[in-house]
Amino acid sequence: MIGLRRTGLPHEREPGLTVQHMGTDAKAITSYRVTAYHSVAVLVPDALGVLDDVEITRWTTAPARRDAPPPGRTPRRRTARMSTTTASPVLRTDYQRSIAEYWNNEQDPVNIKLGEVDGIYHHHYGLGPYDESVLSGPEETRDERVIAELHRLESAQADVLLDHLGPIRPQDRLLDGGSGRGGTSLMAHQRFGCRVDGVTISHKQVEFANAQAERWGVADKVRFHFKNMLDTGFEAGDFAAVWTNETTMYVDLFELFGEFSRLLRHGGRYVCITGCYNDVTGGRSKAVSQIDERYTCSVHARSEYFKALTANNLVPIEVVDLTSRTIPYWELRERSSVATGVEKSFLTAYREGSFHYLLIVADRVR
Ligand code: GPP
Ligand code: MG
Repeated sequence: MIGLRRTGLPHEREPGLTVQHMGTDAKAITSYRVTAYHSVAVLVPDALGVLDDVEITRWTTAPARRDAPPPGRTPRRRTARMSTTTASPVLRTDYQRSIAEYWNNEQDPVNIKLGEVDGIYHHHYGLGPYDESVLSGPEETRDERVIAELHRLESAQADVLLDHLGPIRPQDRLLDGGSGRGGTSLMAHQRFGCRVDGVTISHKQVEFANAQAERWGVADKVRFHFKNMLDTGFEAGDFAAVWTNETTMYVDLFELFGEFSRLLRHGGRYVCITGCYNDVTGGRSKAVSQIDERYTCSVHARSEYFKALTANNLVPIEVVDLTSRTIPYWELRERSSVATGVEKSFLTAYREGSFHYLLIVADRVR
């Protein structure tokens, strides 16, 4: 997407276009450098390219880089080549591409209809007891009441996460690792008034969440980026706090916490809400495998979180087992019109004890 031309440039002839006198040679030929400036928002992988080694009098775009001509053919004059300008691509592996594809195509009513309740779209589950009265009352509005209640529990979950970020000042900067449709980031800005950056490998989610930030009139403070949370490219030490709200099951924890440790300032805080399997009862249960299968993710063992935090100078200050507080959400969701079928797996895994819903809080030390 190419936007408005930048203005106010030295040697500007018209908005975004500069003409600079480069000199006059011995044959009285005068040269000028003409430059056009454009603002570019890159929303999809490989959207931006540079033309490299171009013969500008005669060029065509070549579909792919070909360094040597096929055997028996003489080399032709060089044509323009496209090469990506991204130093490190956002989607590095086939697995990451498959996750991005999943989230680019996701349109489940359980997420869309709940988000429509108040314009805050979540991609996580709920916490706390539900109001049983939503199940009684007029039949024709039952669905509406249940959806609003599920949404209230999901927003309550985000509030619990934000409660653990510690004192955040308006001049601080926060990072949402795996920001989905942007709900938790928008709530964080509403609460703290500070800048929030969300990153996700789904370009559809980036577009959706940025549109929400515009709608809420906070696009100058809350921005969503097509970036990989394992390698954000943001400046080291720039963040007061980082969180992940049910996204760590998609990545290697050592790599992830290495990046978060780099981004956090000394004393900065990391808050994680996650589902993890129980080392005590053994490996991945059947119910946990069904959850993995449903979301193309790979739930980690509880122990893995603490090993990876310790290895990256992130020192736990609080661990809360939220399992009993999330079960009511799943019970209500199972009885709702927006149930997706995964409810049984969560309820089985939580009730049998093979899976926990945990909140982990850690501080960055040098
Ligand atoms: C998605 O939330 C959450 C995950 C993919 C992570 C899996 C979570 C665990 C705790 C293991 P969502 O709101 O998109 O899911 P759904 O569509 O089921 O509501
Ligand atoms: Mg959901």
